[in-house]
Formats: sequence, structure tokens, C-alpha cells
Amino acid sequence: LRFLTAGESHGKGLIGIIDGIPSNLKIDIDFINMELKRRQKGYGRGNRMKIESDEINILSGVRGGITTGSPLTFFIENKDYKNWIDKMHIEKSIKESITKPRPGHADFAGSIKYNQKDLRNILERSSARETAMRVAIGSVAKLILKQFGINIYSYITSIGNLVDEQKYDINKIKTSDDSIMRVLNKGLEEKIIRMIDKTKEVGDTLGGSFKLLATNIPIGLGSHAQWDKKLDSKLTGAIMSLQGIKAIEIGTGINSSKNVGSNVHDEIFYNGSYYRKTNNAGGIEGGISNGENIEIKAYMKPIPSLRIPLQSVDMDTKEKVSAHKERADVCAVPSASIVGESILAWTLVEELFIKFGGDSIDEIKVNYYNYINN
Ligand code: EPS
Repeated sequence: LRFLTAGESHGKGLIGIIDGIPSNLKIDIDFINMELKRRQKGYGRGNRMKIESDEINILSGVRGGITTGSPLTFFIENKDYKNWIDKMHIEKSIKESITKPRPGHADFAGSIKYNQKDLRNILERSSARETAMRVAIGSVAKLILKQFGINIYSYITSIGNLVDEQKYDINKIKTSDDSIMRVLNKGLEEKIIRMIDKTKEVGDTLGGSFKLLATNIPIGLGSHAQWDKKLDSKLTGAIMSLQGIKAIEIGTGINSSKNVGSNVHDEIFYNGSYYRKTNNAGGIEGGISNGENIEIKAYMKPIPSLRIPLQSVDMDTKEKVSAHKERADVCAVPSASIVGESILAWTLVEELFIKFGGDSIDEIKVNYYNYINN
């Protein structure tokens, strides 16, 4: 199972190729489009989101609404491309050249690594526009997980220095889409919106954090036996690949490190099946899922495109300059949480297929229920 994405932020569109999706899976296009819409929401997005209304276009791998086992090809059009044809033309020479890297962006290191004089050749691909395709691909992963009763949720735990440390039950967490900032505390939402407005006024940006949850996880995804088979290592690596993420916590990992073992480890009980009363481990012990909910928190840095830019160096003249200005969002943490859900779903499907793999969804189900019922 693997996927690749291609496409630039202001190019013609985004392409995704997914290889290894089993046959006989029903593809719910409305669900994929709904997920794409969820990613486009949030207070603090820039004007680009008024131009785009992302919609999936399936080019291969599905007939009559059902997967055939062949690779899936997805296309999402960039509606903004028509405004960028001169700057993004495939053949005609481009007049503009960006030479002032934004601190915090891929511009600087990317242009040196790829020997590019025009930073747009780096920033177009490093842009978080790519995450639209990752959500489309992740929504297929969610459709697979649903077949096994596994669900994925997320909510925002902080924006800037406004932090929500409250614990919530799963029914409350399910309501996060009701809030434009995907927070569970209405009072906090109002404060966040005011802070985003103020931050926008002064030309600055904000980061934050979000929590990801996966429920009804079977015991036994991942393995303790080899470093590159550990579930926590795979999940954190995958989530870290999301643009802007700078830190990740599994369960109560940070607090646990400050505590004694007897206060941290989740005691084991049995009543017909095994259960825990706490989940400090975030559902993973020894690199293996232990049957509890998988709980992960991801932390996003503030967006590096600033209206009032930081100091930089013109890479052409080597003079001191202000960094390049580019239209951008003030805060995109709610969107990142949706992409986080997609990445979590994808990685869980990868692990599910390692353990229960087969070529049709029917075969995988037989393997899965054979294991679960034994
Ligand atoms: C992004 C910059 C902004 C965001 C974009 C990510 O786009 P633009 O440069 O066109 O204003 O809106 O996000 C999306 C286009 C999207 O679909 O999420 C960046 O530099 O990462």
C-alpha cells in the first residue's frame, strides 16, 4: 500500500496515485468531497479559500462505484490557476523571480539544495495546498477503517497561547465540527477568534495544537520486534510529514516523563475482555496497539508567510532585505487537524493491511475477524 502526490499550489491541480487499495471497496464520492470541505473551513484562512472549492475527480481504479484492485488516480483542480498562468506556465519563460527567503519556510534550504534562483520553484510544492490531496487519499483510508468499525476524530487543543487542557469524552469530541475553530469550549472559541483578528491586524500569524483520536483499534497493530515496525514510530513519522508540525505527543507522554511509574502506567483489568481505567500510554505499548483509543497531540508552528516580514538576505545580491511577502493564512490549525485525521487513518490502514492483508476487502475481513474472534 502506498501513495504519491504531485502538483503545485498555483499549478493546474493536484494528482494522487494510490496503489494497493483492495478490490470490492465501495467508494463514497460524497464522503470524499465532504472531507475536502472540512479541510477548507476554519477562521483565519486567507482569501485563497474563497477561490477554491475542492472536489475530487477520480481518473482510474473505480468502476460502478467499486474499487477493482487497480491503482486509483485522483485529481483536484486548482481554480486559482487561471490567475497564475503567466507565473506558472509550463513552457513560456517566467519573468518574475523570488529571491528573498522567508524565515521558517522551505524557501531557503530548498533553493540551495535544488540550485534554484527563483524561490517559487520550492515554495509552490512545499505549500500546504498539497494537503488537499492527502485528505482525499485519507478519506479512502477512513472508508476502509469504517469497514472494521474504526473511527477517527480530532479537535483543537490550543491556538497561540490560548490552551484547552480540559478532558472530554468521546461524545463531546464528536461535536468538534460544530465549531469554526474545531474547539470544544465555546468561551475559548470567542477568545481565539478575537486573537486571530488582532494577529491579522498586525500582520502576524499563529500556530497551535490539535488532538487526534482513533477508536475501536484491535490489539496488535505494529510490533515491538524491530525499530522500524513500531506503531508509534510510524504514526509520529507520518504526522510529522504534515507541513508546519514541529512536535508530537503520544498519550500523556510529556507529563509522564515528569512523573513516577506508578502514577503513569495504565493498570490492566479483565471483565469478559481486557480493559484499562486510564490511557496515559495513548493506546500504544512497546510499539504495539493495546486496544485502547490511540491518542496523539500534534503541535503546529505559526505560518511563516508574514504580511510584515522578518529580516532576510536577498539570495541574488546578498543584501539585507525584508523577506518575500506572499498571500497566506493567519492560522490554519483547524485545517491541519483534518489533514492529521487523514494521515492517522492512512497509517492505521497500512498497519491493518500488514497484519490482515489481502487483495479484496472481503479477504481482509475474513483475516481480521478470524484474529478478533480467536
Ligand atoms: C499556503 C498559502 C496559501 C494557503 C495555502 C497554503 O495559499 P495562497 O498562497 O494561494 O494564498 O491558502 O493553502 C491552500 C491553498 C489550501 O488549499 O489549503 C502555503 O504557503 O502553504
